[in-house]
Amino acid sequence: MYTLYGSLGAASLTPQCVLEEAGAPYELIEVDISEDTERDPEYLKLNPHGRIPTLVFDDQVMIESAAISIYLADKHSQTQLSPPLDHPERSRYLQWMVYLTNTLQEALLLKMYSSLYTDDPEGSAAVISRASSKLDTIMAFVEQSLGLTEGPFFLSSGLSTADIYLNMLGGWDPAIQVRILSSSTVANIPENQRYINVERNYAEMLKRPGVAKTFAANGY
Ligand SMILES: N[C@@H](CCC(=O)N[C@@H](CS)C(=O)NCC(=O)O)C(=O)O
Repeated sequence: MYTLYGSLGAASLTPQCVLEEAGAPYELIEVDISEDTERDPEYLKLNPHGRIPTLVFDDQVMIESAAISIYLADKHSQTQLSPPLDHPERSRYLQWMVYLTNTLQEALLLKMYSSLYTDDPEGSAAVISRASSKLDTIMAFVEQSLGLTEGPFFLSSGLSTADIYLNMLGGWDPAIQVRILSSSTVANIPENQRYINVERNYAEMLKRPGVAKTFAANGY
């Protein structure tokens, strides 16, 4: 039995998708992560940063969404959401998982929590502006990379937690959303600025029932 501490639409989404796809027994405990809410001291014993997700199982406590996702997908290998150690695409898989959490997620956090990244009370706008241009570069790289495989996923062997992770993060920023969704035509986003490969990746990912159910339950 797993206990997953999380919050709807946040970084617990990918681990939750893996648990659903695995059909593993788990309990999701909602943590209020709003900025003005004191963290429960009991939760801080599990995760001193007060962030989510945290996974508790057996006598272990694990933090970091990407690491939890890789661990669960490896453990429940019947989900085929992570290529095994000796698979030729294992290296590519790890590369994308680390890139997404280290680079894309980090730039998103800069933009979303801009005031935490500057001592200057007037500095948030500059942080947001810098993060937004980093995000444009990062998403262009992701879009281009998805076009290099036969698609629609990062790996030619099929869906992995990297695709789920990408789409989890994509839902955090309306500026990314509008370039992914079909509604971008409605929003008059020029064709060359749309993330067409990401959009296809999202649509194909939703063909996995456990993933589709979890994204819907998380408000996507
Ligand atoms: N690197 C961590 C980041 C986790 C993270 O920033 N979680 C956010 C929600 S998406 C959070 O808990 N924010 C509340 C806070 O920082 O207090 C991970 O991927 O697990």
